[in-house]
Amino acid sequence: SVCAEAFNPDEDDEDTEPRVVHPKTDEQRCRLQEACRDILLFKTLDQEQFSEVLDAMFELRVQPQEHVIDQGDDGDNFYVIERGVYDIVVKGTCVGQYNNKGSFGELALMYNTPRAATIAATTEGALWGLDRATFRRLIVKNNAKKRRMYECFIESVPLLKSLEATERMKIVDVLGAKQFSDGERIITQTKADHADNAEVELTRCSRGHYFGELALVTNKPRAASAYAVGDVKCLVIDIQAFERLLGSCKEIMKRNIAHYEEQLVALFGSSMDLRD
Ligand code: 1OR
Repeated sequence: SVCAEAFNPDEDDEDTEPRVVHPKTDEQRCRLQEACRDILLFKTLDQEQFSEVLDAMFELRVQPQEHVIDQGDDGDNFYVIERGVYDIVVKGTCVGQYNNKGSFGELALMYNTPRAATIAATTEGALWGLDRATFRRLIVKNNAKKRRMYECFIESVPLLKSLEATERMKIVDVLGAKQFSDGERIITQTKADHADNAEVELTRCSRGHYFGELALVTNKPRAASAYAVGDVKCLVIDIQAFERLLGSCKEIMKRNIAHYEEQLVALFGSSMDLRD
């Protein structure tokens, strides 16, 4: 089913809504800030908006087997994980897991749809919740801006050409922007097959290219590292959203594995075992 945006966030009168503030100790604020550091949906907020989000968040402890979200329910909160392992269950089948990091519960709040999955704690855990009203006022409103900002760029990415316009917009809604400076490592190779420590440049990616997909497509450790050459801005998508939204692009990505293997043979005389 298609999920239409129910209201235009730009027309929302933000002065009429009271600001939600849950007071926190310094220690809580510290833990919260750490948990939110890599949350992609927060990456496009300005400092003031981000601090408003942090003010509104509240701490939540969960026990093993506890359901944080039940599929089919209305959406009340968005959740950021501080710790704990959580199963993602769709129609009774576990389709994925959050392991001590990440966030969930954004879809029902963004698109006014029933909860798309059940989220069940498998361990004791700690979460930070953000109420629906604050989420819509700050994150959803920001997404309207994000759509305008990245629409043209996303349309120009060859990999995403085969998607419907609405599918591309959903990618824009959940991506985050990350900046890196010259020489900074963006992703890290987790296994060195070519044992001597010298790193060899395999290729250079530029505007509209993508990287980091191989480990997600094959479920294997990262096969290469990526470094920034000059100032770099990347748009980033997390693995659950990747699975949800880019499933249909996986075949295109898999075809490119053959191309990676050819490059490795040309450089080292042999290829790593890149496939599943
Ligand atoms: P929500 O508000 O719908 C459930 O509440 C949350 O589970 C959802 O937001 C997402 O944040 C999260 N399909 C749907 N929701 C998912 C999925 C998912 N993964 C995480 N959530 N899929 C699994 C991809 C690994 C697709 C399953 C077919």
